[in-house]
Amino acid sequence: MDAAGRRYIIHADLDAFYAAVEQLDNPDLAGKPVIVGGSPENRGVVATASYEARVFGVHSAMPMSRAVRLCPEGIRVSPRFQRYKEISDQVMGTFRDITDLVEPMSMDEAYLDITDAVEEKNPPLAIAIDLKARVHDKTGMTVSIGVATGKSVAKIASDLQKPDGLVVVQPGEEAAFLSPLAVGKLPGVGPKTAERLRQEGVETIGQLADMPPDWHQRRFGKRGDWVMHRARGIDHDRVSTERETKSVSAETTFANDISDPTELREVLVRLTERVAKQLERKGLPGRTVSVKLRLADFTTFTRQATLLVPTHEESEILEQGWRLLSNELTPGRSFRLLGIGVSGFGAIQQLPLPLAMTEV
Ligand code: DCP
Ligand code: MG
Repeated sequence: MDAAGRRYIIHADLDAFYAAVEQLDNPDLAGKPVIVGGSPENRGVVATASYEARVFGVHSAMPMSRAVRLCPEGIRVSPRFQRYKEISDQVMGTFRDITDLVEPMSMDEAYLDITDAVEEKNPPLAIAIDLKARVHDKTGMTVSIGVATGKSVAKIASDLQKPDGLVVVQPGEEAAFLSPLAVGKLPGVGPKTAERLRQEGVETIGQLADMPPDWHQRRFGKRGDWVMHRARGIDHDRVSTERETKSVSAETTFANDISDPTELREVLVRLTERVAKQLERKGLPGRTVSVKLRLADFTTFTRQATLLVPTHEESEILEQGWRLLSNELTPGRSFRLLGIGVSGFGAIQQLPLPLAMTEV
């Protein structure tokens, strides 16, 4: 912390990451609408789109068929995850040249605690400008940066002037900065909550901050204080370099929907093998086994079972996973995605958390 007990946190997020890598590797794509994702014939979805394509309304998670209709000039490219990982590693390396306190949140996003690098002659703004230049020089990527005294304000700031953005929120200005922004900008307030708040007349973060103290508790229960503090720009969460593994999972989307139990079981066996290997490598037995399912109509849900004794045994995970999956098999019901995951690694028994599935 500085003399006034303040921290300076950067949130950095690359612009149109996958699309930017594609434009970097193929100069013909520079300045053009690029859409990264699966092919429309295979019911692919958009992973991301270059800012040139976003003008047409194309965005992440949209069916590719829709994206192609909105932006017929768009150039579709299949994702190349290994290449994105390579660039991501270079970018994270550049962050670590500035400070050891780097917390990667995803391939293209990280928090940096730059408190120790800040001096009178080297203010946060100068550090941020330098960081943007270093990332660009080393990788050709543009990164948007938010600087603030806490993580959540820094994250909101980094998104505000995308692409190639830089927003510094001065100490003491946090609440004023947040005040006019829509409640949905607050990390942790999802689209549904934001919509409900809007209906209750709470549209801006400032309005949320100004509600009477017991209102937050009534409205959000145990999360009340957390929400109130975030809305006022108060956030003491640390930048943590050790990311705790909360779940290990694997999932796959099928080229064609599957309803045959034998085929589904084969896929489950393959996914379970991957998960069990990872658990073993990490030395992490877990007590909650979850399966994730997506139906032909895109409905997505998870089913989970909690074991008495934590395990990383492949056969046991498979047994539980198959039990959960077979309960969902009914004639004519077909699936477009199947995933399996293990969580609940803590020594103390916790309520099972919903699994954030990642590809492994
Ligand atoms: N991604 C994905 N599917 C999603 C969202 C994202 O596959 N539904 C991938 C593609 C993105 C990358 O993750 O390039 C980073 O996600 P971001 O949300 O940071 O989006 P971008 O970096 O593409 O754009 P932005 O400039 O808005 O950060
Ligand atoms: Mg990004």
